[in-house]
Amino acid sequence: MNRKHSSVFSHELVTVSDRPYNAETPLPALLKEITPSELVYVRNHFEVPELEVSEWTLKVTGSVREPRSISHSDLRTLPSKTLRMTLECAGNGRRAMDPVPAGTPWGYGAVSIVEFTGTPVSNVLELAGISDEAVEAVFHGADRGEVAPGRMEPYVRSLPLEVALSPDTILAWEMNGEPLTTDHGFPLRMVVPGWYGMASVKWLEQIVVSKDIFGGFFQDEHYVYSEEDGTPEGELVRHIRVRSLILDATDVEEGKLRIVGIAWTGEGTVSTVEVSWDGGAEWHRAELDRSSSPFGLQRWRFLWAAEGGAEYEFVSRATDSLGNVQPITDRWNRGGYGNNGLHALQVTASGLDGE
Ligand SMILES: Nc1nc2c(c(=O)[nH]1)N[C@H]1C(S)=C(S)[C@@H](COP(=O)(O)O)O[C@H]1N2
Ligand SMILES: [Mo]
Repeated sequence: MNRKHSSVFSHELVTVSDRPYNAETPLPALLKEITPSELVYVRNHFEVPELEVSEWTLKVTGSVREPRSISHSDLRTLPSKTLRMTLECAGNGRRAMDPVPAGTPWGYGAVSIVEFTGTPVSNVLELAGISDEAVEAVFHGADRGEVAPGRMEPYVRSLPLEVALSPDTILAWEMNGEPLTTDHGFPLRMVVPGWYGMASVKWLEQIVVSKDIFGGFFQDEHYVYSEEDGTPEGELVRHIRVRSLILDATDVEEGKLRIVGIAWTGEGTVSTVEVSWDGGAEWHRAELDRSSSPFGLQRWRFLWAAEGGAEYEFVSRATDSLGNVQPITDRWNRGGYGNNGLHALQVTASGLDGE
């Protein structure tokens, strides 16, 4: 008999806040190779701007030889590529921290597996001609709002020029093979694979090439590690930290369960995933599916000869090729960023309860 004990598959995003709209991917949706577009998590700081593509252009200005204003149709004539990647919010797992830091209280679903199609940022920067003194590119979204009483801020972030010019940093107009939806940044968004989602500026309107290091609300006031053990104070939030999730447990034969999950990391690849059901005293290697792709996902499984009936807290721990490993206990920091602590599921030989 092949009974399935996955948590009930929800076909809806899990709303975390209504205004602005923020919603998580239901974890079982991550069992699919690519997260269905309508289940890709949404992270908005402000009300979503509704842009008319006929009135929209991408402006490229600042420290360039020839400022440009590029229409959507002209952009789409540039060489394009499709990248499959793990998009994760830096606040994913914030709710597990103790005490829960201020900010959107994400569970574990502020992550999705998506395919973005677009043109490398380098193509439009080359059209404008980057000056020799340039050090950064600053990306301006069309949305803005009040971040403190009386203080309005637009969503603006920068990248060091070498990251902006990486062939995998793209300006995307499609997600999962379909035109971007408004929630995900229509008509154009940045995609910075390997970096937490805040770098992937949505509703992009302008790129300003700069001779200076940019500072701003979403650059060095927000999205910095503060008061975190072992991290320099004020370090900018950048690459995704190695992480794993447990997605499903299925009885495959009498007394045996197949546990499956995913793991990912922002730099390098996932090298091992281990599981434990005795509070981390003993770790057992999970089997990795195929080889992992850059910025991509490593699926894993573990065939578990479980003691019938008993209930266990099952956890997984991933290590990446740079030697980073998930911490056993959640590492707290003031902004609640980059929590890559362990995800746990209550599993019994006769079933599985969602956490
Ligand atoms: N303009 C703009 N871009 C933005 C944001 C935003 O609020 N405004 N949120 C960022 C954050 S924090 C994340 S995690 C990702 C989320 O992208 P998604 O909503 O398509 O999942 O978008 C990023 N880009
Ligand atoms: Mo985010």
